[in-house]
Amino acid sequence: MAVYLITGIGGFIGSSLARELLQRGEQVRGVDNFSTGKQENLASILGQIDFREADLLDLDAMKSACGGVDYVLHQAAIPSVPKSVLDPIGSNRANVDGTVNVLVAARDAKVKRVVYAASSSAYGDTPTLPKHERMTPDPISPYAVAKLASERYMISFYRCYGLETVSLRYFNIFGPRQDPSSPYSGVLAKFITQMLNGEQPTIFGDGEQSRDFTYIDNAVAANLLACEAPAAQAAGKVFNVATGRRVTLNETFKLLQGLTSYSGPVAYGAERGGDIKHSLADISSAEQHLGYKPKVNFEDGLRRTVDWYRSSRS
Ligand code: UD2
Repeated sequence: MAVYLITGIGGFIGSSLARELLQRGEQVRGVDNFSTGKQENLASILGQIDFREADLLDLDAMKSACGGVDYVLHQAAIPSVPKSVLDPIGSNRANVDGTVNVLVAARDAKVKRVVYAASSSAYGDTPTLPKHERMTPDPISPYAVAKLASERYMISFYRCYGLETVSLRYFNIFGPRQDPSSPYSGVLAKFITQMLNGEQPTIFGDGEQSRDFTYIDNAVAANLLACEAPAAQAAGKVFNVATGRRVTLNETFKLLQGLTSYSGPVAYGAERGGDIKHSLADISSAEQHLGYKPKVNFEDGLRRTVDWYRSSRS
């Protein structure tokens, strides 16, 4: 049995990781400051985890949280492109300064490995598709820059201190428990709850932008594989975590009409600043080095997510 520390355990990805680890009989510790995470995501597992309410910017709390830990799954962030455009200082604090604190604490506690929630936004609006890890990053939004900077810190701590780190570039992860309530929420969480409530969703732009939307179970599996992979294959490296398929927002809206019984039209609004047009991953490196294979495709993931939001309302 290993000890895992999950930062951002109250978030939708952090709490999903916690559930899977507990099912596997592992020991789970978690930190969250509930800036974007939710108490309700932890309610059913609170008795089984060592939870500490703390901010990543509190280095002493991070050092104490890392004591006796084997693996750190660093998920905590302010995960939003538009929010970072409005508040680049806040984004940098949470997404970069917070990461450096986690790394220093993990290094000093001699943690075996840190796995980091990096972002596909690092690629920027490159016309080449699919995006592979050898491409030169070209981040657009402050959020994307912060996520890339933290990724580079991961690599730096491996090179300078020998701390094993693995960065997983998530491509638009979605699924149950993703917060739909903020204007900065991920598009699928927003659209699904709006459409289940009979409210009209708004597409920013012409709806022809595309994403490699990735169901949460795939991201959870990638994290656990990243902990287990031999250091020679994984340490100091960056991997795309995605499905290798992209869908447009217009196509997604049509699929959701079938799944939610919302029959009205969608509204179109202005394009969002800092956005990129198309996102599609080459996942061959994760397949080769981590043994990753997407387990749940987009349509099945969408169905499961709609079912979860529907049943959690009643
Ligand atoms: C970025 C990253 C993603 C993750 C995420 C964290 C890319 C390609 N992806 O997601 O990997 O790090 O940030 O937040 O950079 N939209 C609407 N209507 C709405 C809300 C959104 O049309 O009500 C559009 C939005 O303008 C964008 C698309 O939906 O074109 C996806 O937006 P998002 O906020 O769900 O995720 P994105 O791509 O910024």
